[in-house]
Amino acid sequence: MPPLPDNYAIPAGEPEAIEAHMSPKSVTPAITMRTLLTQFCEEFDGAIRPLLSPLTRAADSLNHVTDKAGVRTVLPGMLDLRHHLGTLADKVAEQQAYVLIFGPLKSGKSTLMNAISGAYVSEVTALPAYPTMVFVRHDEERSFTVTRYNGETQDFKDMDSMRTLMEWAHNELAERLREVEQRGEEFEPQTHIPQAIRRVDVRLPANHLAESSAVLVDTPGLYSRMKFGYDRLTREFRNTAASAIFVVKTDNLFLEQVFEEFEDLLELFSRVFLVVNVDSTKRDLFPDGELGPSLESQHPDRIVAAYQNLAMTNSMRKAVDEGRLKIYPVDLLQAASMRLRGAELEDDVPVGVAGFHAFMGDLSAYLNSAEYLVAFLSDSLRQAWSLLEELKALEADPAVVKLGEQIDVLKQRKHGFDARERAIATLARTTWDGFFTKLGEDLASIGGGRIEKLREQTADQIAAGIDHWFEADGSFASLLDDELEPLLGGTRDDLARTVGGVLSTVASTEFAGGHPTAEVKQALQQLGLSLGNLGARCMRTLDSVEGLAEARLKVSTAMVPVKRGFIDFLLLRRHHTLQKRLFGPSEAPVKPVSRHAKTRRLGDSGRAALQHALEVDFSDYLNGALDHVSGNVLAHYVEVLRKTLRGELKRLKHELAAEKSGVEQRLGELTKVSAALESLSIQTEATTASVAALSTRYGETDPLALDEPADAGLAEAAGAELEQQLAPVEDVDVSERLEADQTAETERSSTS
Ligand SMILES: Nc1nc2c(ncn2[C@@H]2O[C@H](COP(=O)(O)OP(=O)(O)OP(=O)(O)O)[C@@H](O)[C@H]2O)c(=O)[nH]1
Ligand SMILES: [Mg+2]
Repeated sequence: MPPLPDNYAIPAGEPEAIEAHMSPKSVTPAITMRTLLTQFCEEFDGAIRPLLSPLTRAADSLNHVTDKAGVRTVLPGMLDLRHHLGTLADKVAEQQAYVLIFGPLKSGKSTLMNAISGAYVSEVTALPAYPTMVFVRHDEERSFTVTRYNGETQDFKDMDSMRTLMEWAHNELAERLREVEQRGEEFEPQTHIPQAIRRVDVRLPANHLAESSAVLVDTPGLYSRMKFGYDRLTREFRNTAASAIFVVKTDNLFLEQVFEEFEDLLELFSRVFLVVNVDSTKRDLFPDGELGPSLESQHPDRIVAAYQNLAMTNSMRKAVDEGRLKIYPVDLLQAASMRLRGAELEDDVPVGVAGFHAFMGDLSAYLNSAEYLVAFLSDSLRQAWSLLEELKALEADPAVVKLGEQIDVLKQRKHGFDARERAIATLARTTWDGFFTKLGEDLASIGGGRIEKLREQTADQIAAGIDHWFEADGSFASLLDDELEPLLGGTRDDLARTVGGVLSTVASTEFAGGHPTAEVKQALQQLGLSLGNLGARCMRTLDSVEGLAEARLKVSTAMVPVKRGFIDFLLLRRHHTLQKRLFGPSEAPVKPVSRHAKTRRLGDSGRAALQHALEVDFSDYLNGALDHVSGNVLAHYVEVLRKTLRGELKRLKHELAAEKSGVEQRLGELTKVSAALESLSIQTEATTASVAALSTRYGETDPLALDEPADAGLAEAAGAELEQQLAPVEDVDVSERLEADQTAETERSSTS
């Protein structure tokens, strides 16, 4: 500070009435105050600024959380706090004095800003009506920064792109507002349109702002459609040392509804300046029919006096009596024109311009006063305190508390996935060797039992076949091919089906007939895999009859004894010759043998030998088939089972990987948020301690007591504190000076 030039010159020859507006506080122990202020601002910045990065990181991490419910619900609050703490830190660091300008539409707010800043700012403040505040301050170069509710910022160099953006944003906002209203919801920019613009910062060369750190804030008029954010917009200035200027045209001075907003200002700001915008060019009709200068142009103070006497509300009158509200008739167009031209002050300064000088003098004096300084200190601390309280409340939000539980649940799920992955690996490397040995033995023994039964059954069938053969003239080959081999095939299939049936039943039992190790059993259980289901599935595709060896009898003619006839005896025919003569060659015994020959040459002994040889052959064949069924079929079964299991494990692995990566991603997000919130919370504690120390040094020990309006006691306390801390910087006794100021002020208000 000072926000406005210390030496704001009062024009020579100024009417006394105007001088009466000047506050005696323009004389202050400036150097000491400045030192105190500088020191405070540095320390304050050191306390608050370290909070901004953790806060930004916490908001960033929250922004990356995918689901909108849960901890993400604190994001809007986080962004809001980030914004307010950032603004507060900047305000104190740059020792900015905010001068907020309110008033109805087209009342001359921008014109007043031109006049105060000595630069043409109308152009930038006359942005399309959008419910945002426009902060105007000095800089060598022109630039615009747009800040959105979601915390994003955007910089512009030229006015045109800025204007285009604002127009676009305005339409977008209006549209969204309509949608939300149609749904019957209350509009909340943070949630309904987080990309809405909450603040515009304008930097431009402005002579009179250059010498100070004043920031002019143009506020949006309160017009019905976009009134929603007004509370939020003005929130950061509530109960602050910022001063408010209300601009109203004389024509509207007596309109009650214009002042509805004004009552709020009196509650929000410690000092309010009411600028009545006078139009000095107005003319009135005189009795002689001539047109002449109007009362407004000649004696604007009379209009103000009439207003004070007739129309002012009680609360406004009280504020005037307390010296918190002053009224200035100003011809803003003239004043602005003069300031922009840098015109020399003349003796006969027009009355409307004189009002402007009075207003500037008082504004400057107020912003340079000890009262303002103490208010600035205590406001900054109080604001910091209340933002920290809000931050702590947010850190203790149930959604944040629940975050820890959510992380634990996710960790458990992840452990579960790890265990299942290990189970999959266990099963994947299992060879299954030996798991089915017992099943093989069981099948063989069951099959063996069945063979016994089949042997008994087939003995009769073989005898019947032989009888049948004896009664016809068929060859030996036809006995095998036509009579016995179909019988053999049927018996073989019967055996295979018996074994297959047993396997089917066993396959759908818990472990599909196998005897796995405890480790494999546990792995199966962990994956919820039932070998029985897989076994049953395998059996549906497995045909136990398929691939069995073709049913062939090995009985040969050599095994059948042929009786010798007399001639045979004479010719010394050998046995195999007899067999050959009767049946044909042993490798193709296709020679038809008559019924007669069969009875005569084979007889009962031949029949019995044939029966025996065939029974042995049947039995041998079935034993071989049993080996095949219980060995090969089982091997086939195990192979299919393995393959099915492999497929199942592959599917599970994919499923698991997808689920696991989802959980890991979520866990990653939440862990990041948790870490960010943790470091934020640590920093919040540290900042709270620093702010508490600052409150002890510069304000009241109890921060809550800072809610009291800045009074002499507080000023004295600040002065005494300062003396202790800074002595011997100056030989001025600050507390005395501050007290002297206070006494002068009291005397002054009692005399007036
Ligand atoms: N005749 C006359 N015109 C004025 C006076 N003060 C301001 N104007 C004009 O009135 C118009 C509106 O003035 P602004 O300063 O832009 O008013 P504002 O309150 O900023 O308007 P919004 O921001 O749109 O609400 C401009 O064209 C000004 O030049 C005045 O005292 N007399
Ligand atoms: Mg304007």
